[in-house]
Amino acid sequence: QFPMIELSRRQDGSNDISAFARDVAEGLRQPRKTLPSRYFYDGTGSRLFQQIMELPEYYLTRSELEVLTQHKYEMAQLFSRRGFFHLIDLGAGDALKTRILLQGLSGQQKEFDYVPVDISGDAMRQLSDNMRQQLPQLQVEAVVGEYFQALEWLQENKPGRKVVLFLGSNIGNFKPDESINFLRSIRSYLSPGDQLLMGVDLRKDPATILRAYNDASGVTAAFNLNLLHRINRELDANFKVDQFSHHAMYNPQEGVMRSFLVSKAEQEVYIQKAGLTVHFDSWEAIHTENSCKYTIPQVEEMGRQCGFRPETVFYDNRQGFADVLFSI
Ligand code: AVI
Repeated sequence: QFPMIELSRRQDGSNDISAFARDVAEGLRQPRKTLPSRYFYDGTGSRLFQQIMELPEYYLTRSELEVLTQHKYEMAQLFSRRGFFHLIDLGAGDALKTRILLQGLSGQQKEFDYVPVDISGDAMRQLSDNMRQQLPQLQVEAVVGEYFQALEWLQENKPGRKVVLFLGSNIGNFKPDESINFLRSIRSYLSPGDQLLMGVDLRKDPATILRAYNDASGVTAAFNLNLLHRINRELDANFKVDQFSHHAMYNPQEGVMRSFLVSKAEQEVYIQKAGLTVHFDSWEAIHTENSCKYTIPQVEEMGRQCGFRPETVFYDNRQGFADVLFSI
């Protein structure tokens, strides 16, 4: 068994009921109701997201796999220019994509160790087991915890050069000011010579983007609606989930895909653990997610604003997705 560091007892955030209750109450008290998308990922939500990644319409995962498959050796060269490094994978999950990079690095006998970070202890145990079988030579130390907790731990316990991976266009789920704060925080844990490889979904035909978030088989709808099931279960609420529908909308000027849950009727919902009764007018919506689609100049500028220097952009064949390498 590879060593595993447990910084957090929370699994998918689900044990911290008071924070969940507070965030739900705050979002549903707004004149324009919102719920934070980070609460999508309980056990069911994580399974549904796995299914989303396999949908024919959801091109993001396949596109990034293509980027990594085609450029893994070049990436390996750029990461290892200055010798040994820690490869830190933020939100590693099952590390399906990182595995390709790891094969590229191992194939070239590069000197590094692999530090996957995820809030899910189960995911990290599974990942460690898989890695031991598939890449037995690899040095792995999984960290269970939140990103910044993990970066702080690394700063204190693993000196040396760092290459941080933040793949999957996860940055796109932040609001613009949140993504800047997030990148600045990452920067504050890094030093000159360190690097960041960030995955971003790029602007493209709005119809393609819309299909990815409104798939024909309804998996994305189930993923969105699962948030209401989760609130019912964990906060003792009585949402009639079939009285809500999934609505996805892309704004090509802003480059923002927005997802909503729309109330099909006038109704009241009681959320016991949030101490809240919520009134919905018919067709009133809850905004549940933003997925930002970028231009490359926008991503490079975002990096610069946070103290990163854009180094190389790696594209898929259609130039619809990119992994952007930044240095410090
Ligand atoms: C995790 N994240 C990058 C996904 C996305 O594309 O924004 C979450 C997702 N939401 C609906 N489908 C997938």
